Amino acid sequence: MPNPAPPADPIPVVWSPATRLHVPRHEVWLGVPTPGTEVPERVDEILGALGDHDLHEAVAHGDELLRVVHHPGLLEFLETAAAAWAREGYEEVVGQDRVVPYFFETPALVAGMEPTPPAALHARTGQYCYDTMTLVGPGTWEAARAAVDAALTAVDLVVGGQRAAYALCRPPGHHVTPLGYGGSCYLNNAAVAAEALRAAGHERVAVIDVDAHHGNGTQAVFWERPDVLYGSLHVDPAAGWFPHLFGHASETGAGAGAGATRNRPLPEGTGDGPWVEAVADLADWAAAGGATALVVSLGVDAAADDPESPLRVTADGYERAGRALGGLGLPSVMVQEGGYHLPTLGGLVAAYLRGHGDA
Ligand code: SP5
Ligand code: ZN
Repeated sequence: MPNPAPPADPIPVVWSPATRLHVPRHEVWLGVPTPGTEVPERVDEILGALGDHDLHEAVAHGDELLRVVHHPGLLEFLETAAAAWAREGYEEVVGQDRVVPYFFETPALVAGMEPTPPAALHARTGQYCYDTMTLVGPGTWEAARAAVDAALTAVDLVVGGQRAAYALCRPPGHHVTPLGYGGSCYLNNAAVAAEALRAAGHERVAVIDVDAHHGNGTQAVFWERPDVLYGSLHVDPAAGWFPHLFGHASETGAGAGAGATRNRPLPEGTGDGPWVEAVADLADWAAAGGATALVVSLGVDAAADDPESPLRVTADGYERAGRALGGLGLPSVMVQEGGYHLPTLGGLVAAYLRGHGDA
């Protein structure tokens, strides 16, 4: 009997110590401050589980592609908000140093009128931040910007000839639209990676999002674009789950991007079998759509132990997902998204990468 093929070399890992600088401290959940879930310890848990992978420190990149994905107003706000909060004395007045919205510029408020941009920082925050769970503190910008650099460095490795690379991005990014942040995300790392692969000459890039939540931000960035496909499987927003408004199967893109978005909402309690089948369906869809490069939004919060989702996927399921997407044979950049159960988080990422690399 022939020997089985030896395991492939582990996929290189790009990270940055600066991604630890964002400390959410709290999420305001239904009016109650609860401990933050997207904590810096996630970085160390993932690094600890990837000890046999080559580590690369993220290289600083310019803002050009970040400015293709995001509106300058959002970038300027995120870069300056924490310092402005400190300078304007909020800490003394309200007793805490995190920027958090309380007032939201919804269509219901604006009622078709032309609003004047608000003067107060605490009102400006709600122009960009769409939930109460995504606080900006000292170090948030530095961490989010370092996460973008990690994603771009992973793209560089793949453009330079690596079959695949993994970016340990933190904070995550897939909930960030061109102008709005939320869902523990500030800058859309996966969208920037997709733009970088396009800029490197890939005519069509697929972003496949396996995080437990729908990546409404990535979907919004590429909604009318035929050149970047967006496919996601996630817990059904119609069953009451974040991001509530988006992620239904009826959302398939618009204009020139009609048909270039695909959503596979799954019922609460979905386990390995149907979950991996939905990943394989998205892989087939990306191949049929002519993708020549792949970005994987690698959230591991679909795991059974995760406190933030009701999906019931195991490490074996994540490894099989890796095999399904790695089996496409495309140059691949994996970007970390969610995953909040510290004791198992690293092993889930390692399982996915093993499957992807061995496919
Ligand atoms: C990247 C990512 O996985 N973002 C997830 C955002 C979903 N957050 C919704 C939170 C819903 C309530 N969670 C209660 C947490 C209490 N601390
Ligand atoms: Zn998630």
